[in-house]
Amino acid sequence: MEHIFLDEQSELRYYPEFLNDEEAAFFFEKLRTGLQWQQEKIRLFGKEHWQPRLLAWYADPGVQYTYSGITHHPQFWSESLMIIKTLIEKEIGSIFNSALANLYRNGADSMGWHSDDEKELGPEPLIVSISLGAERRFLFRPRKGIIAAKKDFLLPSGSLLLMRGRTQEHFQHAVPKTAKVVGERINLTFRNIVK
Ligand SMILES: O=C(O)CCC(=O)C(=O)O
Ligand SMILES: [Mn+2]
Repeated sequence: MEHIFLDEQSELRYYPEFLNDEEAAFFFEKLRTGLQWQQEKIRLFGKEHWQPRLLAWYADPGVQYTYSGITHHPQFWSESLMIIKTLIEKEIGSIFNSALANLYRNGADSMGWHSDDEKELGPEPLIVSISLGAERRFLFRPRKGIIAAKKDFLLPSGSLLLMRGRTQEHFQHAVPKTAKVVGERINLTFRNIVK
């Protein structure tokens, strides 16, 4: 495990092989075929666009999440998600009540610059990200007024990246499009919704 500080208050932990290749391939297949993948529309400058990826929300009963102006009513945990959640909770020593799953179908799918700073996540949220399938770049850049360096990761299948402290307040992150031929990638972000 590698400890990385983006700045004094913004902490990452990186486990390149949280799951081994066999486990990662097993869970990739289970989640690829078993989750309820949907493509959602987002409104940007008054125009509707399809999001460039598929997503699925899972959570404990009663947990709601409003994101891009849409209130999501998540599904109850699938068996594979529950197993992964338990593995993470044991390693990290914190509990999570929801997970957002993203499926990047190819190099044209992406996630734009954003911070996971919705008020539902509370101050200084702890977010754990698991990557399965194709390796993609994952970038951090400081938000306006923050003086710090950018950071560029390659997230291979089975890796875990934890974000905590002021990471969301001080930095944005993104998964850029790539012109390389890449296969499907699933990313899970485990979160705790506090209200
Ligand atoms: O796919 C990733 O690695 C990042 C996903 C992400 O930033 C999010 O779900 O908020
Ligand atoms: Mn995010």
